[in-house]
Amino acid sequence: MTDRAAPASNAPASRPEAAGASLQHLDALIIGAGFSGMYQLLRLRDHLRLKALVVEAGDGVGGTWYWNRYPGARCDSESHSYSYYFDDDLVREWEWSERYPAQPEILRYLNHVADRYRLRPDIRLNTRVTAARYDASSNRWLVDTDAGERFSVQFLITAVGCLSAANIPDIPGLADFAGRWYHTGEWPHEGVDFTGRRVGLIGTGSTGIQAAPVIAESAAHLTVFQRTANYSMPAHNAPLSEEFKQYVREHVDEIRKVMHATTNGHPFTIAERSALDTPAEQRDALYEAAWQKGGLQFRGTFKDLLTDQAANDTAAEFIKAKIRQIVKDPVKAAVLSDIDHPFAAKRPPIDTDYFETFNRDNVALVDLRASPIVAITPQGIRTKDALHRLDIIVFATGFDALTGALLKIEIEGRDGITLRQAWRAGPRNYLGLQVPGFPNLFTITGPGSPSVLCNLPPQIEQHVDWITACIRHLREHGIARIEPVDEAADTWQREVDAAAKATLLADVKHSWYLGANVPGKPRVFMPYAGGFGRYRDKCEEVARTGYAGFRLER
Ligand code: NA7
Repeated sequence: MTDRAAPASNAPASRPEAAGASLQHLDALIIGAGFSGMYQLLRLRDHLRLKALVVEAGDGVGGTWYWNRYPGARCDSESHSYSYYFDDDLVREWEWSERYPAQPEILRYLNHVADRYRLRPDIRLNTRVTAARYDASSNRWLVDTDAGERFSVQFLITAVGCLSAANIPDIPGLADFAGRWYHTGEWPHEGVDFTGRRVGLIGTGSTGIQAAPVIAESAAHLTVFQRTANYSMPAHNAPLSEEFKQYVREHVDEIRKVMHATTNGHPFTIAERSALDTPAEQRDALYEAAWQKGGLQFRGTFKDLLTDQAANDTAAEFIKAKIRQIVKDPVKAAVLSDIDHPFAAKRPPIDTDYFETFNRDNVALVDLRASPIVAITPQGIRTKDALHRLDIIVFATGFDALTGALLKIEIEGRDGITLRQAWRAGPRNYLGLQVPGFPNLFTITGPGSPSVLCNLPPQIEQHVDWITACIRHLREHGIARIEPVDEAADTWQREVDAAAKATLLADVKHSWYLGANVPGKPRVFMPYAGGFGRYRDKCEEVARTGYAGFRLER
């Protein structure tokens, strides 16, 4: 299938002058031009022939990959799976160069998609949606932008990403810091020159673990500030061989099927064997083989790693022993391997020489559990025990995940209730797709969907296809609005909760899956942990049964 035959642009012809702009009528407005927004535009415009527009804050397409330009930024999903699969021709014609794609290559890919499907005329860049209000009398969403434009649309679709609202900790004194500071998710396009500088890196999640080795190579000195020690497996990134590229071209359908059926949407399956039923020697040999292979497949070595603490302990001990083996300084090794949560119960990073970096003379490690940050001073970071003099501070402190980007927009639904009010106790919705009280609003990879627990492109495609089919159904049946009923949302919330509790993920109290990284955020396990395959089946069944759990009104 190909979508090359795109119609001419259907966007409003020109951008009206800011204040007092007239209302522009569209069928659908999509917020964000990353993987989700671009594919949603393609589906609505070219398949349903709707008048649709993407509004994007950045001055280019790419979403996450437009903003996250920090040193070492790379995807943890393998490149051949971190791609759209809606068009076999697209999969076959795009050639990834490495096993894990680096940020510039992903951005090139997304720009290629924008051009190939002629999406650009219907993407409004440099424009941020600030507010959206549902008007019941007209059954339209009234959407405001920071450019002073106002749109009236029947369908509002958020494609804002799960990890896009930067979490910058409120540390006293930051404003007085005499050097420069950056958050990895809002990295300057011109880059940052670390040459000869003393750099402090706060955060040891996937981002900090990717950035540290690269920063250490050019900085005069790097201090890594670690609050929670983390597991990481070697990525063993490498150029892709011609054989592998050929294999992908010849197995598009097969790869797609595996991704759709597995728990995490990756192109590999989880072994059927149990860690506890496997003799210790054999188990370690399997872990060693997985370690040598590298990447997230390590998680798939045994079926019970995320459901059984004793099984998980075997993987955790294996990785901790590896850390102690790699890191030569026993004090650093002890701090890095003092991990207090089960393996992969927080987002598991993969790395290129992260632990090896601590063997460099110019790299120090600060254990924030032992000596927390007290303040930032003009000279650097003051912990309980010392002042660390710095020229640059890098915050690799993650995101207000899943809800942050949505709640930044003033979204007001039926009866004047805002999304912030509706979600005061945590995100509540049906299937992660729609919120009671917010008719015709769809949230791509919203909380309550597999989202961050899944390789995102297949999850995004599934959401977009579902939303597109739903809108087609509404149009074909003369239905004006769709909204989940409260009972369906409550039942789904219980399912999301139960799915998390069936794993070890829900037990980690400092996890951003629970909102614990943002002070004051409700502690609710947000992504659906029941597996991508099961989730797809559930969504399909709901659509097949005439959208059970949703209220459809003419
Ligand atoms: P993460 O996974 O949220 O990691 C953030 C790191 O920053 C983590 O080590 C946090 O420690 C640490 N952090 C956060 N706030 C603070 C403060 N106030 N003081 C010290 N340390 C802090 O974000 P990433 O960007 O690494 O990764 C997010 C995902 O985005 C990732 O999975 C990729 O797919 C892309 P904590 O563990 O909370 O104690």
